[in-house]
Amino acid sequence: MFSIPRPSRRHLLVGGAVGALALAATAVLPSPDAMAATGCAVTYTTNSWPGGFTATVAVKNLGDPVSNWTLGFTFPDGGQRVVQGWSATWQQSGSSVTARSVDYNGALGTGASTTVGFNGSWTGSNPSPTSFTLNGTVCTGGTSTPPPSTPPPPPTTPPPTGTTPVAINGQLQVCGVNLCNQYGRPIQLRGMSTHGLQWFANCYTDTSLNVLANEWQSDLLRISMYVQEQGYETNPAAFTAQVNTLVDKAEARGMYALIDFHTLTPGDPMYNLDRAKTFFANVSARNAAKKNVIYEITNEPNGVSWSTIRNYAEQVIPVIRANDPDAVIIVGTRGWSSLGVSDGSNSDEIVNNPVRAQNIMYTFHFYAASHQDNYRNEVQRAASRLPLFVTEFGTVTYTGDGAVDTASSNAWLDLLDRLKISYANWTFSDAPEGSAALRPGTCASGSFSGTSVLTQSGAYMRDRIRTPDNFPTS
Ligand code: IDC
Repeated sequence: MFSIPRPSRRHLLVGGAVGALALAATAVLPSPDAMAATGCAVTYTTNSWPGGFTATVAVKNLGDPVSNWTLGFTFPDGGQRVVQGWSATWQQSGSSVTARSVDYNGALGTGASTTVGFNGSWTGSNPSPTSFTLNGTVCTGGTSTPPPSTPPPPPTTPPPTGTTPVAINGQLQVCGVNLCNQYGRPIQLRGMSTHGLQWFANCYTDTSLNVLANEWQSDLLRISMYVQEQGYETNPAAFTAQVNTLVDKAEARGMYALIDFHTLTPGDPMYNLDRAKTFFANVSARNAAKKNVIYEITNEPNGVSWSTIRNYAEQVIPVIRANDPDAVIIVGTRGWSSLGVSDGSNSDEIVNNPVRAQNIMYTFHFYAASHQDNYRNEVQRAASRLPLFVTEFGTVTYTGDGAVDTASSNAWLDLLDRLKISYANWTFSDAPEGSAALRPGTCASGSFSGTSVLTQSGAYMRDRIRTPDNFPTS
């Protein structure tokens, strides 16, 4: 007696049993020519003996002709191995096996077959693979023609029809830690803040705002509506109307309008919670359809914990969202909007306990002559973790007065430019203090054009703001 290995079992597999997979495979693995018909049938036959086997794999192309092919399958048992193959270049990674055609059998016309094979080993059991792919298409024994490739969808946002900041960027949104435009691209807005509307209404006229938009090329106007100090609380209807008028004037000039609920003293925003809800309910209902409005719900909380500010935010934000679901909302931070630094804290308290709302940013304020490297370092650290907006800063000391600190102002604005953090400078007004951009008497004169009306800070800021913007449109 002598023995030769005998087929212990014959296993014939035509992949029709796995037809349910065909659609998924053609959908996610289109052939190089998306219009090509694809299809294949595979017959896998084994001679098996303890620990070893020979496999013969007949591949039939049922689709359009191919000039080369890759066969793929997965061994069902982790112990199965290709030891030596022929008529193809064999590779195994884990349980996945691929066989690539060689020169002489790469071309397979429609209906043509080729046979490849290998010697294998096995340990636990030696079941045959149950599914095969040819050039990514699952072999079902039939063919499928993928639907014609669809042309790329038209851009969801058509190109801008104007050249102003709002015409180009449209409705803003927060994406990641950035402020993004309607194309989902990060942008930086650079502009000016009003002074208190109760004191400087004559600085915000059609003429002055034309100069701000056209000569300064300002992207935004921050509308600072004080709540105390003879502000909103003394006449809510009148201040609300004044804010709305300025929103319209900014819109007419293609500038964004930052509606600043300018709380300062007392520093606890909860003191003004009911006023904030009333005010923001009104302005958000009235301006919901506009694309140029950004809401700043509290200017500079101070003497309160982050959790109190967060609680305030989580009560005011829903009031705005009920009317204006897609607007960006900016939340003040602890220690006069210093991210907590002026209170000996830092941005970790926000990162660890963020406001539970979408499409929001956090405020950072600085005064260049007072706030230096330790503040800059914290902004840089926070900027990778939180969306930041510098809604107010001065080139001078935190008192709003004194000389321009050019070196520190440069360091700050270079940093903000690099990080694409938007900013508004305090103030586009003729207040008799170093932070004001306009010389005293300018607003009463009614003439705002040129540089002769500017203070040192105003000249500095105008130069920074009027440099070209970088607003991507695709
Ligand atoms: C200042 C004004 C000043 C005014 C004072 C009180 O420049 O004319 O008398 O407020 O209303 C802030 C505040 C901002 C301050 C500014 C400068 O947001 O209201 O304006 N500042 O002190 N935070 C840090 C500095």
